[in-house]
Amino acid sequence: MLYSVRMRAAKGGAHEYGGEHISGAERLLKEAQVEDMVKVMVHRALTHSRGKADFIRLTIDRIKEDEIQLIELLPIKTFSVQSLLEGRIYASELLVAAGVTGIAAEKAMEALLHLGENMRGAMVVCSETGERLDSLLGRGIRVSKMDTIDPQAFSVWLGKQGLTDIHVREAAVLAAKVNSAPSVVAELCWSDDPDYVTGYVAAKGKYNRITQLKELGSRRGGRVFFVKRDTDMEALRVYLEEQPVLAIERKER
Ligand code: WAQ
Ligand code: MG
Repeated sequence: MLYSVRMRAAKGGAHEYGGEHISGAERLLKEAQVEDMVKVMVHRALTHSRGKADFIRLTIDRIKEDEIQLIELLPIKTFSVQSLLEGRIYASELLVAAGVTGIAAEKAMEALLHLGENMRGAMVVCSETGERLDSLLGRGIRVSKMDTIDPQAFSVWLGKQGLTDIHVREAAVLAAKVNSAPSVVAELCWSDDPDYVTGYVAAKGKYNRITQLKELGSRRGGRVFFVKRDTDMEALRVYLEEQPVLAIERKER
């Protein structure tokens, strides 16, 4: 039996009453791990680099085993860049190589850079026109109910690649879920944590880390999911927010 454990934290009140997003987390855990993880999540919200949360919402739901879908983790590559500009240009190239139009890539990056308030979820954008397709404003789509099938083996797999930071761990699972949605063409992300400048483009079954996608010290971060033109938005939202998935290591082909 697994439990979905979710946390979202904000400062200046709850998200829905204008509070600023501080941190979030989502795991699927065995019962024996739930209490310890709740403690870890609350600690994170109270000691975060974005500030101390004054609103923390924890949600715990039991998941039926037969509802869980298995997905594959994406192989990880890291590209070192010398500057923010080089990083953003490279991100655009990866997006275009994945089938996003140049215009759509540019529009989405502009939208991310000009967010008034940080979002707690992702914006969904048409991969052809760059038009925003979700109507969720500052909330966006919040991907949830995901984890790896074997968290310990996952840590070992990441560790062997020199990847030990929690940001990678969480982003790799999220990107695997987003990438498994048939309507998604590519994902672009950089963190809203002021001390974390590495971002990624996930597309064509790969997780491409780019060592600088924003300025050090910036609290502005976000995610864009580029989707096919005729995407059923409600089906996509239900899959990303509600369908429980466990990610497995990809078999060598
Ligand atoms: N669903 C949708 N969007 C989300 C979610 C989620 N579960 N969690 C975060 N976001 C959005 C939201 O707009 C945040 O402001 C933004 O993404 C950044 O979130 O390989 O740490 O958790 O070294 O700060 C990527 C690189 C790190 C990791 C990403 O994102 C690596 C990161 P953060
Ligand atoms: Mg963050």
